[in-house]
Amino acid sequence: MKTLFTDCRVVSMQTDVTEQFGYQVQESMMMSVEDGVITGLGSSLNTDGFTVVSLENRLVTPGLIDCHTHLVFAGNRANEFEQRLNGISYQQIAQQGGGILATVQATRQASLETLVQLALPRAKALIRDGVTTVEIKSGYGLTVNDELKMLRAAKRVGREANIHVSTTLLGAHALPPEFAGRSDDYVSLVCNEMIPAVVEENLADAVDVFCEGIAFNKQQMERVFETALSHGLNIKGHTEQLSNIGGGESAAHMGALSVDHIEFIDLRGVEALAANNTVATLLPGAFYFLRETQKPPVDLLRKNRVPMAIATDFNPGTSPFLSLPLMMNMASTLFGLTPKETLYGVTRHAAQAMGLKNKGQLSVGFDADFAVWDVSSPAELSYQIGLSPLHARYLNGVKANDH
Ligand code: DI6
Ligand code: FE
Repeated sequence: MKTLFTDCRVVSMQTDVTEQFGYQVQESMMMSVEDGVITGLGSSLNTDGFTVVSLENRLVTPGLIDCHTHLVFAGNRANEFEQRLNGISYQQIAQQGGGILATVQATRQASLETLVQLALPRAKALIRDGVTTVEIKSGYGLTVNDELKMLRAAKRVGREANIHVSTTLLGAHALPPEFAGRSDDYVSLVCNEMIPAVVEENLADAVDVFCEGIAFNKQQMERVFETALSHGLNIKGHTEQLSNIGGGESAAHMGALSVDHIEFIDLRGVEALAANNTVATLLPGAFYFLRETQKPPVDLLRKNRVPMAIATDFNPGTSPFLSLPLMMNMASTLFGLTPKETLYGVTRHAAQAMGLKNKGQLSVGFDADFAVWDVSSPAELSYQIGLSPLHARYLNGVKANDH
């Protein structure tokens, strides 16, 4: 199939965030797409053999990419929201067996079908804001079968909701109650059984670990990552969300695509990210919802030219928010990122955080996943929240009539 899109106001994200060109609106552009891939971008292209579609002078950006979500789970944790506002901390709730483990209990009891039905409206909420690619993590099963169930559900969401899905095994998210006091044994289960089972069924693109005082330590994270790498999987980490135990630095040295949260990362950690081209994924929804005060070191990240991604971290405990533009807005208002940086954070840098080399910018050779907007400038995308300016989404050059 050959389609030529005309009358586009293109924001291509083609250049590094420190340059101007990629964020500049290029007026009156044409974009040709053949078999789902962008084959031309210019002010005048040959129309022979193409179906011509005018985008009527609307703004066109790469489809938005949410590079960190926990979209599949059962139950909700509104009760913990109340508890926290009555003075109990997230860590205390976790130590008392609530928190992640409350969602584990509900998710273990749910069938694959139920998990899909719960996740589909969540995916659709992201879609309404122009998301074309989403990463979905497991991590609320914590047995081989329940983690596989979550990942199968995530893949089905991609097929049924018309959105590209990458899956991440987060078996090392929390210590399940049946392994209390035996965290190394649980890590062995993740390494020796979960990862091979997931690889066998091709169910995950990456492996994630929650490296934190209330979760897994650095050595345990390293064991999981070594196993993942030996199976050819990408690695990424939840690190420095609540404290600094050196997870981000170590993950970067091991070649992590991204380290996520990183409110507590230090200079050594940031330098390790820079040296290894690891993306810093900022999750302002969790920062906001937990009413944290320690902000990620944005100036240090900028100074070291670390690419910053922004994601929803959608999950029932710390970020029950299904709006990527809201996260962009929060990244600006809470962390001081510019609208330009936040748009890079949900396109080019988010693609890098997922290891997707053909997504995140409008360039020849890239997948024709794009969003068409009723706005005049890209800053509007993260400015007004609650009334989506999305006109249409295209996945591989095909219009998705679903928002
Ligand atoms: N950090 C988070 O923000 C989520 N997981 C993690 O490791 C929270 C997950 C939850 O509370 O359910
Ligand atoms: Fe998370």
